[in-house]
Amino acid sequence: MNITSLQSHILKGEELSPGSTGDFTWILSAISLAAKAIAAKVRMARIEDVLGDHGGSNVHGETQQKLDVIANDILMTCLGNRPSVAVVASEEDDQPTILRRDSEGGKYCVVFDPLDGSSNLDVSVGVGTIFSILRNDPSIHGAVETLCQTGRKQVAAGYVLYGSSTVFVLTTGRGVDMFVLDSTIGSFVLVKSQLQVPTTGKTYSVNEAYRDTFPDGFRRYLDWAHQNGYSSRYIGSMVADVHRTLLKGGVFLYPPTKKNPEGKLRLMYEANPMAMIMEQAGGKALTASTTPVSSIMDIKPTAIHQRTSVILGSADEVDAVTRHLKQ
Ligand code: FDP
Repeated sequence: MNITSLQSHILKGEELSPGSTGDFTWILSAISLAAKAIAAKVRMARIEDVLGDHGGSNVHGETQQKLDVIANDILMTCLGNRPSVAVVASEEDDQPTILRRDSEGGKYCVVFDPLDGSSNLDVSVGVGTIFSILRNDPSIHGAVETLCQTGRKQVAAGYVLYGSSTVFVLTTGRGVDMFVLDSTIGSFVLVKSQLQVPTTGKTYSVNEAYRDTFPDGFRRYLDWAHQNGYSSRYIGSMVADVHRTLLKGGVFLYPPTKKNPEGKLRLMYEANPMAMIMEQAGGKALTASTTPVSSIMDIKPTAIHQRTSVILGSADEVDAVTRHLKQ
């Protein structure tokens, strides 16, 4: 039996990059370590009584779950120990954290959502960690300015789904690979290399309760989907919904709504990493927050916690949505 661990897979990738110093590998190994620790916490949450509200709210005014805070601390600790990380930013923190100044090195920045979909935790629905790795440009001053790069500049992106199994999906810009945590050996094991999202899939994933507040084009698309034999699947946990879309095809949508006119999802640590994964898997990832619609990864961020609308998944299904937006 040929077992490839995440660690050995990354090391192999490093061999393909001449001059590589291993710094990047260390960062991915920190994220993988954090993911194992978070997975263990998520599994034990009810027993250890760490479900429920933390008592505070994050920068978005959302109630923080105890596990949001625990997952954030785990990632901060694991990444903080890596000398190649200059700046980190998290959904849970108002401001980015500068770990190392110019003279102290630090080639990379990491932005992440430590526990996405955490409102689903109490009912044991899949939740996840989403991350994006960017290069640090020491000539740019200020953590926010350093981080506000377009998604096209991401060096790597990925997510970890804490579901019925713990799945790590990663792209370093050379396709998408999927690993599953084998808890008997404590390693993420490669289960699928060069993952491709199916070109079509008659499933749409959206919170249809907000339909009346979607722009007209999205309502037209939903009418069309209803008339054309589509099925609906919506977990309400982005990582789980995107993972299903990646494996089975279809489209995941979070349109502008009356409550969130820019869309709800965060550009830098939710939309951009998922967009990179989708594009690397042969799919598409667009935003309707621009006119006309454009690629999520072409948006130039102006703030760390900026939101965007999202249309991503199978290429033909994303096209079907945008056709209706144009009418
Ligand atoms: P949550 O609020 O539970 O953390 O961005 C956060 C997110 O979940 C996504 O994971 C999910 O796709 C979305 O919000 C769900 O939003 P709605 O409840 O508005 O559908």
